[in-house]
Amino acid sequence: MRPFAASPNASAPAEDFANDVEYYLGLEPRQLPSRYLYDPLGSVLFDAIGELPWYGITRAEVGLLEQYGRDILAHAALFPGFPGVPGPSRIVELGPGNGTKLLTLLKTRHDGSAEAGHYGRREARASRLKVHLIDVSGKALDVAGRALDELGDIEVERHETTYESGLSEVAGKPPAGGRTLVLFLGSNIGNFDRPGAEEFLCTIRAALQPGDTLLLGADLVKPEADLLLAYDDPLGVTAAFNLNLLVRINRELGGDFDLQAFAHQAVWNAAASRVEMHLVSRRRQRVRVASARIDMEMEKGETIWTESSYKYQPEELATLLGHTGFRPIERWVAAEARFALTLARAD
Ligand code: AVI
Repeated sequence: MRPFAASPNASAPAEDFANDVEYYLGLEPRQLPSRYLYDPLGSVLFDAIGELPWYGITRAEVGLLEQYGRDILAHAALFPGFPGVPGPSRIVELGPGNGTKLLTLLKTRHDGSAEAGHYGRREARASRLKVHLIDVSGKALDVAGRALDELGDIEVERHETTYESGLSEVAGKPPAGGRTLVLFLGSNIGNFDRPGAEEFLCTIRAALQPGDTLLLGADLVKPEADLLLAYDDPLGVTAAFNLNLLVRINRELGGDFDLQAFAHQAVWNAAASRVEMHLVSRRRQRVRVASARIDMEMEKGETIWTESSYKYQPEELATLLGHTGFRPIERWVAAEARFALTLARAD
């Protein structure tokens, strides 16, 4: 299994967790897959990271969705009235988080006048848009689903499963005559290594029909000082998010990690274009994790690599999409935060 190739919001039953911990801690250098950062406390800490002044991804993305949401929906041609779109359409979101991003996008449906835009309030209301939320966390699905209920005219279907099997569920029931827009936001693509990102975009493409669209949110390369502040914030929230993985292993797998004996570290690896999160051993120590059959010695300064967050150049995103069966049709960039939303059509 390739490190960091899996989706960041996936989790696994206890046995898979134990097997992964055994396998990845045994690698050189030691690693843990970033998807395990998202237990209930980790998810709350991640939401808090989104509020930090030094972490711009969430704010930049919501700002772009507010500003360009109507254009995005128009390009995605989700409503009857567009040539070739006679039926109801749908939006599929992979990892909806607390639902804010989709809610922001959908609220722009009624922005501006009917004459100024590509479709009017009447068309938007006439077709009841269906939304599919895919996440392994039932709790996340409930929170996001409740946020969307606020709109009143959206039908929400929850898929409590991995991205891959959720996509195959929705691929099996394409909308009659309508279009599909897939949202893969929050720079979740950045938590895949490059081959993993390509593979996963191919999986998304395989679930779509030609003419359907994908909205991809990705963080861009920016100055190292900004990246290090974003991933090692002065309030220590990201450190808590990282260290919580050891708390989770202690609780769920009978580990004896001493939290005081590990420090959070963020490193910008320019050659690989990624920020790496590590947990650094503060001293020589022995660690046991009963259910994962781990009994290991760690040297002072030795690290456990817990996450990679790849940063892109805008042209690289276009190339990646082009290689995976998509044609980029529009890109919106938050200039200050260096974050891009790219809309691409399935060929
Ligand atoms: C979810 N993912 C895109 C976040 C990121 O930026 O890689 C997770 C994160 N890790 C540290 N801070 C936030």
